[in-house]
Amino acid sequence: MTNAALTIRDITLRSVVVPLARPLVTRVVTIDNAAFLLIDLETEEGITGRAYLFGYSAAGNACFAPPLRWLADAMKGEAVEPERLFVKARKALTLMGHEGIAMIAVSGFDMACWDAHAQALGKPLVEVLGGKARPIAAYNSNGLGLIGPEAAAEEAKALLAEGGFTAIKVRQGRETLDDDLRVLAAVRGAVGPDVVLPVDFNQGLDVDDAIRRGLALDKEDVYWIEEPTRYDDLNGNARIAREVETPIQNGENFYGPEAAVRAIEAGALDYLMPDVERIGGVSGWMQTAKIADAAAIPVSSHLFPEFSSHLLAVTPTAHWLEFTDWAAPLMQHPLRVADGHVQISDAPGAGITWNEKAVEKYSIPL
Ligand code: SMN
Ligand code: MG
Repeated sequence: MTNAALTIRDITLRSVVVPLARPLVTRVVTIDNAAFLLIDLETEEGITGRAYLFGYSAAGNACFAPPLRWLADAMKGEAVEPERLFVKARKALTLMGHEGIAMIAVSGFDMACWDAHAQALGKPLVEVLGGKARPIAAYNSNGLGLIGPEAAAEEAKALLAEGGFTAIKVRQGRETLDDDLRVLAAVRGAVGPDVVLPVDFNQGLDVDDAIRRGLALDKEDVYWIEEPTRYDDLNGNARIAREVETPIQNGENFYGPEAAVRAIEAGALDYLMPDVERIGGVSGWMQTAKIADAAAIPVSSHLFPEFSSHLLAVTPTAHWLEFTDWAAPLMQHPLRVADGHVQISDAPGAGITWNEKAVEKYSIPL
C-alpha cells in the first residue's frame, strides 16, 4: 500500500435520478426511478475514487450526504489505506449507530477508497483483492415485478434474450398464493424447464404465510426464496428455513459482517446475498465472504454489479451476481454481459468513470 500512497483531500457528492426502462413493483415499494448519490473522493495526488450509493429516492440520496461529508472531513489528510479507514470510519460514526444510514455512508466511503487505492496501483480492483478477472454468472433482475401472468411471461423471455441469461428473478407476494402461482406457471411455461428461477418476497409475508407459500413453492422448481419475511426476524426466518425445502436467501438488508454472523448462527438462511452499500463496502464484503466460506454458505450479490463483479470473483463460495443496468446510463463504460455472464472491468479501480453528459442530464439539487 505504501508505494501507492494517496492522501484524502475532499469529497464531491451529486444526486441523480435515472428513469428505469422497466419500473419495478415489489411487495413493499414501487421503483420507477433509480436515485443514486455519486461519490467522487478526491486525493491530493489527483486520483479520484468513485462509487455510488442507491438512495431509493431523491430524499434518500439527501440523507446519505451529511454522514459522507462528516467522514470526508474527519479523514482529510489521511493516507488512503482502505481497511484501516473502514475501522476508523465506523468509529467516527459510532454515536450515529452501526447500522442504517451511518453504515451506508461508511460503505460508500469505503468503496471510493478502494477504487482510488486500486487506481493508484494501476490494477483492477479484483487483482488488488488477490483475484483474477473471470466471467461472473449473473441473473437478469431488471424486471419481473408484481405484474400479471401474460406480461410476466413476455418480460421473462425478453430479459433472458437481453444478454443470453439463463436465470431471472420473479418478484412474489401478490394478494393470494394462487395469484403468485399463476404468474410463476406462466413464466415457467414461457422460458422452459432449464431456466433458473429464484423468487423474492421483499419481506412481505408473516412467518406462517411464508411457510404456507414456501411449502407450495417447494413443488414449483423455484431456485431460492428471497426475504420471505422481515430480514431481521432471525427466529422467524430460521423456522421458515427449517420447514421449507427450497433454500432461503437473505442478506440484502444486513448491515455489517456481524449481521451475517448472527443470521448464520441462527440458521436464518441457506444462501447469503450481501449488498455492498449496507454490508460495509469492499472491506465489509471481504470480511463477510470469509464468514460465509467458513460456514459453506453460497454468496450472491445485491445490486451494484460494477463493484459486486470484482467482489464475487474473490468470494470463495461465489454463487450468482444480481444484474441490473440501472446505473449503466451514468457510466462511460457500462458493464458488458454475454452468455449470462458479466465481464469484470479491466480498467484500474472498480471501472467507474462518469458519463458527465448523462450525469448532468439526470442531476437534481442535493
Ligand atoms: C430489490 C430491492 C431494492 C431495490 C430493488 C430491488 C430486490 C432485489 O429486493 O433483490 O432485487
Ligand atoms: Mg431482494
